[in-house]
Parts: sequence; structure tokens; C-alpha cells
Amino acid sequence: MATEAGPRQPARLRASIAITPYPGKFAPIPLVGEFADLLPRVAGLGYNAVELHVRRPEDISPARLDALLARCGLQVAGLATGQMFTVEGLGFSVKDPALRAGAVERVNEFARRASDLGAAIFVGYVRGSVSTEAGEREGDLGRMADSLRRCCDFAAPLGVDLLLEPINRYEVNDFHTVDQALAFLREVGRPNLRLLLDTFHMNIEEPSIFESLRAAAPHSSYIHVVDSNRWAPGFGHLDFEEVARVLRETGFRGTLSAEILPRPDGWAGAAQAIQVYRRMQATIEGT
Ligand code: LER
Ligand code: MN
Repeated sequence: MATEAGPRQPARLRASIAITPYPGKFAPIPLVGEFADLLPRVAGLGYNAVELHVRRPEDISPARLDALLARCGLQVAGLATGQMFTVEGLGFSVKDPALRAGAVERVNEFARRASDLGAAIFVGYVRGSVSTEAGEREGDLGRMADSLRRCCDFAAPLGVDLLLEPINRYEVNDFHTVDQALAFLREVGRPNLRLLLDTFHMNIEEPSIFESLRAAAPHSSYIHVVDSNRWAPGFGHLDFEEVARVLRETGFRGTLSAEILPRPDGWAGAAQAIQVYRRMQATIEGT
């Protein structure tokens, strides 16, 4: 199949957390503020990576960010793109050709930056809202596939992966499960289109989180590791030791990332998540 192992599987596990310079719409982001303040504290907690939620790549000065990352010993694991749709209406499936072309162009700008950073690009809300009406739905999904092929073809020579995230039914109308997302990956047919998993969504949608992790394994090296209530792992009722055992079995070497609600507050969530990621890492690596 065209979507077997992608080029960006990092050689070691990354423990990452979501950060943004400005409050976002919808996405659960624990840490909001000046990166010069956030990054040293994130590194101090023991994370080795961050994922950035920004509307445009230039919202963060590349030179300043690169210097800060180097000083703190952090990598950027992923770039989230949802705010370009939730705030500006730029989406892969939208009917308006200007907004659709704008989404493709903006994601390509993200790909240029992602290439320098060694980051992957998330494809969540940027898909645009897809109709549930039979007559409309096909067109929406066709435009989404076409936009994705354009972005994947632009990103491939840059060594950048795009990651399609199955998202729960209360947020989107398109792909809720790993199976549905894998079927769409096959339809798009680009090897640098892979999966972003999120245990919060998986807990709502998958018959078995563990079986779905196994099914997704050849196509995924990035997981939002979040508890059932969308708080940091350990604050809800999911079994992350069993998640880690499955990831050990599948040979996972990728990113565990805290895209979590700021509860009881962002830093308390960040401190909790890294404790769980450390234990998971020991299980996954068998140390
Ligand atoms: C949305 O629910 C989500 O999980 C984000 O990762 C979307 O980009
Ligand atoms: Mn997510």
C-alpha cells in the first residue's frame, strides 16, 4: 500500500507539549504566552519537544524561535494548522475556491517551515466542515482529497509528513476512527500523508483503543496522549500503561504530545503529563 512507513519516524521518543502565543479557538492548548517565557520552563520539566499552534508560520519569528529552541534543547515535533479554518475559514474542502486555495497555500508555507524544523503538519480542522448530506458529501470529500494531494506533493520533496487526525463525532463530520481515516489515506494515495492519533478522540470512537493503535502502527508516529476527560494523562480513567505496552509491541518510536486542557491549570497539567510520558517511555523502550 502507498502509505507504508513514512520518512519522518524519529529515531527516539519525543515528549512534547502544545504551546501557542495567543489563545486559540477549540484546540485544547495548556500553555499560552511568550515563547521566551514558556520554552525554558517546558525544557525544565523534562520535555524534549513542543508542538506549535499558530495561524501563520511567520507569527513566530524563525530566527528567534530557532535560537530559543537551541538554547533550551527543544525540538518542534509538530505544527497545528486548525486555526486557519476556525479563525479565518481557510479549509481544504470548502466550496469557495479562494478560501480553498488559501488553505493549500498556507499549509505549503507551513511545510517550508516544518522542513527546517523537522516537524510534521497536522490536518485536523483545516479539512473544513464536511456535509452529512449524500449529494454534498462526495463533493466535499473530493475537494479535500484534491487539496491534500497538492499539499502532500509540495511537502514530499521537503521531507515533511502531513498527519490526518481522526476526531470525535461531536467536533467533525468526516473521519472519527482509525479505520475511516486509513480508508481515506488509501484514496488520497500519498505516502507522506499519515495519521495523528489522539487518545481522547479514540476513547470516544474506537471499539478498542489498543486494537486501533495496532492497526494504525505502520501509519502513525505521533500521538496526542490525553486522558478521557481531556486533562493530562493520569487525571482521567484511561490505561496508559497498557497503551505503552501496545506501543512497545508495535515498535513505536515517535512523539507523545500533551494536547490537553489547562486543568487544573496549564503548568500543573504539563507537570503531570511528563511524569506519565516518562513511565510510558520506559515501558516502550524496555528500560
Ligand atoms: C481537535 O479536537 C484536536 O484534537 C486537534 O488536534 C485538532 O487539530
Ligand atoms: Mn488532537
